[in-house]
Amino acid sequence: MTDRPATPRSDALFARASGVIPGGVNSPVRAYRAVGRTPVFIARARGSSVWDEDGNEYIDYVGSWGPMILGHADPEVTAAVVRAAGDGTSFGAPTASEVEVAELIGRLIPSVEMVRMVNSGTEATMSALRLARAFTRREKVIKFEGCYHGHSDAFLIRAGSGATTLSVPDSPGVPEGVAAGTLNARYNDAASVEALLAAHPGAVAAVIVEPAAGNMGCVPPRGDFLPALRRLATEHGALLVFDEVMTGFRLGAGGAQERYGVRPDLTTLGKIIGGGLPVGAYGGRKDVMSMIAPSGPVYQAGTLSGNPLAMAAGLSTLRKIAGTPDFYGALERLSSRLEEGIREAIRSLGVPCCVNRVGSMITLFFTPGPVADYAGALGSDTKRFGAYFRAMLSRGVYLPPSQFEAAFVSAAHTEEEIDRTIASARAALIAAFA
Ligand code: KE4
Repeated sequence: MTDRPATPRSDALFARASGVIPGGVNSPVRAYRAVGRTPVFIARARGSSVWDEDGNEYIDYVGSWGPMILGHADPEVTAAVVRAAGDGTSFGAPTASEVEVAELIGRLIPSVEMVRMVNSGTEATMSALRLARAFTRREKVIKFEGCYHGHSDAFLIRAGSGATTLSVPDSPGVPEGVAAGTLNARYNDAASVEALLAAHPGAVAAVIVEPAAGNMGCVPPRGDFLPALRRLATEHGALLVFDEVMTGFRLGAGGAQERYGVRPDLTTLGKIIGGGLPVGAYGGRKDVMSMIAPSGPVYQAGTLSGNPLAMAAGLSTLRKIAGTPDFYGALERLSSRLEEGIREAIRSLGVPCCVNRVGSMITLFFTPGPVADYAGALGSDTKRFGAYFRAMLSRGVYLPPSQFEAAFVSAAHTEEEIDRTIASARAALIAAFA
């Protein structure tokens, strides 16, 4: 078995793309820079499958980096988008669907008393930080090494996801003054937060966290971590911001905050709430959100915010999730089956790997582990991960092209596909350690 499928059309497209798009891609992690080959170009997708431009079919565990929890081209979501498009693609005016989305999000995530739609997770976290600074009249923000909150300046300090994948966790172009306002704590280490709060008394506007991390690979919160952040933020007059762009509606209908029983002051959302179309959102306490223009002085705006097609896709997705009996139970059983199968392969082969999983977010780390923070994740053998990735791709399994990402199981995956993935993972581990 060669370690690459025949992808001449993708290769030719990548050569063309590289002449007109930086790195040949519109988002860095898609360039496969960390996995030792050029990217396959996806032509179409349906359910749990994607097909590349050369007709190769793959079981998809990227899921567009999280949005496709129902699977690709869900008939109801597609019909809703087509219907909306027939009535116009954008008005730049308020629409009924935006009200329905806002009310539905508030019903499913009670801490979100008010919500503002934007067009990406980056916009959501950037806006939430501006709001937190205005509400508290403070400037500093505490984030966590290895967490990723999009590419706005304040968050590109020891950021995870593609920033770590490409070894630019501290991007050039971020002004010194901005970087100085961002303090980095250690994930799963509340004492590191307490120390920063004590060192900057009365200066911290917000503590922002991925309540279950996905951007250093999947790293679950330890039991006492999130409750400690809640206590510390309250004690020090900072706002607690849960960045649920990835975990929102992924880990449950109420997101990570329902799963872990911790109520943040603000929540950012994205991915699933757009059903694959460009959507982000930030929301939370009414007294805080009321500061957002035009009800308050904190300015934030967007030509396509609440776009009718995106709202139709998001509404259809959320309604289908909420209306499907045992939706998350079924997803949990599939994801657990995958985790157990890969753990068994690691055990029987005796390879130095470990697996982290939260719900349908899962990462196989090429380190004995355990991986509970950024330092643990960085200890992974990324070269062997690259060999594993290529071997999985050649066996028809499409994984996130980075050790520092989470893979996603969707409701469209079947037990047969999970079992095929496990068998491929066993063979790919042998290839990676050959
Ligand atoms: P976007 O601006 O990419 O819509 O969202 C930024 C963001 C914010 N917060 C969290 C927790 C996120 O995971 C993300 C984006 N996630 C990455 C994947 N790990 C997007 C993929 C990419 O950058 O191409």
